[in-house]
Amino acid sequence: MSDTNKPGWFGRLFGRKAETPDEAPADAPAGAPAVSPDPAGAMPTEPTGTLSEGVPDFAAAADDVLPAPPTVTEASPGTEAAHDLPDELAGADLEPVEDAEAPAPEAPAIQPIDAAAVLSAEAVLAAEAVQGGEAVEKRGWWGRLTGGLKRTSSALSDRVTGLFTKRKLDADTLEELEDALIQADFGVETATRIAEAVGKGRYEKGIAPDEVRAILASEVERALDPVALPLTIDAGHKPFVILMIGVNGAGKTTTIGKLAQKFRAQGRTVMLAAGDTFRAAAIEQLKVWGERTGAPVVARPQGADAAGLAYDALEAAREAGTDILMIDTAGRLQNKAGLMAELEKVVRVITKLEPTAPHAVLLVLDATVGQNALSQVELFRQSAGVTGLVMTKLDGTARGGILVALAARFGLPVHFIGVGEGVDDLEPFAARDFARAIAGLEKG
Ligand SMILES: Nc1nc2c(ncn2[C@@H]2O[C@H](COP(=O)(O)OP(=O)(O)OP(=O)(O)O)[C@@H](O)[C@H]2O)c(=O)[nH]1
Ligand SMILES: [Mg+2]
Repeated sequence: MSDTNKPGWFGRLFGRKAETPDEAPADAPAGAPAVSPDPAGAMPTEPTGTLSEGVPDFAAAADDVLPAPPTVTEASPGTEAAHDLPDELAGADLEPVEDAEAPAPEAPAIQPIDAAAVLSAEAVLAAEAVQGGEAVEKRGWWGRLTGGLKRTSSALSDRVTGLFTKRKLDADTLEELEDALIQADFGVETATRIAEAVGKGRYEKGIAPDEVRAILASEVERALDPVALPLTIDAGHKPFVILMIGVNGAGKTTTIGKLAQKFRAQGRTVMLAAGDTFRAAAIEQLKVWGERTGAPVVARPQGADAAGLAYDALEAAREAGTDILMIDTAGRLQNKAGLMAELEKVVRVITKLEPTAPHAVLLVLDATVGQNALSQVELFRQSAGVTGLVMTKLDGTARGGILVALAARFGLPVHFIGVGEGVDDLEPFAARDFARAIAGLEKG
């Protein structure tokens, strides 16, 4: 993965580094500009390549009730009580409010757009696309995808090779294949279907491992094809509002940054709303992405009302004629019921200003949580509505089959997948590429 982490020209110029929100400088004093005047100093540190840093401590979550931060003022009817929530949602773990004496909400500070910086960022992006052309060719998305899915594909490939080399196909072999697929989180239903497809008409005959891989790839592609849908930005909505939701550590803020970069490279204007007002570091993390991508950030001090901030950001984006507004949200609050209530409130409040908004609600799922991702979809669907999924950290797990299980259960569009911490490690989800990569086949 070292290649993947190597910063490109753009990265080197801006000192591309990993997102280390917890090490970001403390909240800016009230009235200070939203963005540190020292961008270099505010930049996060070099990627370590380790996953553990950003992975939430799911086991450590507790439902103790801490004093509610000023952001949550009401519990929505029908929201489950904190203690009734399933353990698998423990990603929304509970941390004390960092600054109990949070300053009173103020008018949002909008980072002024520095036209020169925006232009230079665009120029740099374009230059990188040209200059890095060769390197990108060498290790383009396919390289990053196969590299990122290595853990899943190796685990599967080893089993397939072990099972099908010089062996006749019988019920035991197929059962073992099914087990391997279940271990990769494909889900029982899909695992059975794939094993059946491999066995069909081939009992007591030999089958080469490559043939098994080909069947696996085509079955996975068939399962994922209906959900591999691009995120369509309807230019009729100005701004097109994207609400980013998910448990803490899933990759919401990072995904916003990666998407902002993509949208900016397409020539669209982007505004970001630092709706995770629970942690000061989260606000700083988004500001860093804003600086990197030339996207103004609407932020308020820690503890401010997230729904009010989202409302103001929408107004500001409208006034500025911005194409896309992306709203970050908290992944953890004092408890999970509070988190759901806050999301409901954000949606309710922005709908007052723009009845069609949010135009996309993207649930960010961390692939390393495995089957818990299924429960997360259930819960977030109820509170905020989910129009599509982004699956991150596929590079950190041997259980990449979870996407297939999600597709079978919910049929929700999967717009993007992430296979690393780098800004380029997020791509639109393509069923065929994913299926072939996971099966250990060449790009076809
Ligand atoms: N390896 C890998 N790491 C990722 C990926 N996406 C995000 N991360 C890392 O995951 C960690 C958490 O990401 P964040 O974007 O801060 O997650 P979040 O959902 O905003 O978390 P909260 O703000 O705590 O709710 C960071 O260290 C990211 O760099 C990915 O696709 N692969
Ligand atoms: Mg975040």
